[in-house]
Amino acid sequence: MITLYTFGPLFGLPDASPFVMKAEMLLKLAGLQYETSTKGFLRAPKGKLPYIDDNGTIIADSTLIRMHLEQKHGIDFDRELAAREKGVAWAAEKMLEDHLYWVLVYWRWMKDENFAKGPANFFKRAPALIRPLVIWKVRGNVRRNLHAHGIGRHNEAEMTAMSDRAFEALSLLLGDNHYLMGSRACGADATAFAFIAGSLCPLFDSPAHAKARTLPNLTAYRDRMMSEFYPGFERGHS
Ligand SMILES: N[C@@H](CCC(=O)N[C@@H](CS)C(=O)NCC(=O)O)C(=O)O
Repeated sequence: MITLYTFGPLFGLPDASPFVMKAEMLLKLAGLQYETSTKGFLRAPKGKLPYIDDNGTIIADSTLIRMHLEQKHGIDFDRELAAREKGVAWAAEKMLEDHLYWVLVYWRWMKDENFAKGPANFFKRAPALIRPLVIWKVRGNVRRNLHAHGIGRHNEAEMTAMSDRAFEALSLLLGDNHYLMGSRACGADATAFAFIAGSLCPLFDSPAHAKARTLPNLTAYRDRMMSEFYPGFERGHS
């Protein structure tokens, strides 16, 4: 049995983290049996979620999880794609994970109103007396990570110009397709779904979230994927 370590459903999403949603989607696309546990964060080998325990083999990082599923379980997520499409799908996935992600982190963590509605919930279990200190420290770490990545060196207008372009690229790539690359799901659908669902989360407000809401094919895709892969999941619509 595979155990996927998660944060758990939050913000009206299957998980607070897009990378956890991606990993869960990969497991669903692979058709493998799995269970989830929210008890793994303190033992996360790389200090982040997701990771999986596949019968004693621990794999941390959603991309390494994908590679593990491909190698150990013989899953070819991109079997329906032509060679060029495989390249495009991989590049689109990494645009979301290594570029857009950081803009979304900025709006979720650095804007007080979004932080209060969202990430502040992670600290509820910290003792009330030291909670402000813990929050101050963790938000400071996030700010440093944004700076180290580079996105945190830009002003909000510059960041927004970049996230707008990423959403437009994603919307153009999706077009009228049912799935990201056509009529059959591929590996990048796991990432596309995770990031589109996270971006459309009605809880958060920012120019990036507002941009995502202007692209109807992204909303329709999120709705289709939710119905197909998370039937019955309760969430707030944007
Ligand atoms: N490259 C990793 C990224 C995972 C990641 O950034 N996870 C975040 C949540 S979105 C996390 O666990 N952060 C906790 C921390 O940094 O303390 C993957 O693809 O799995």
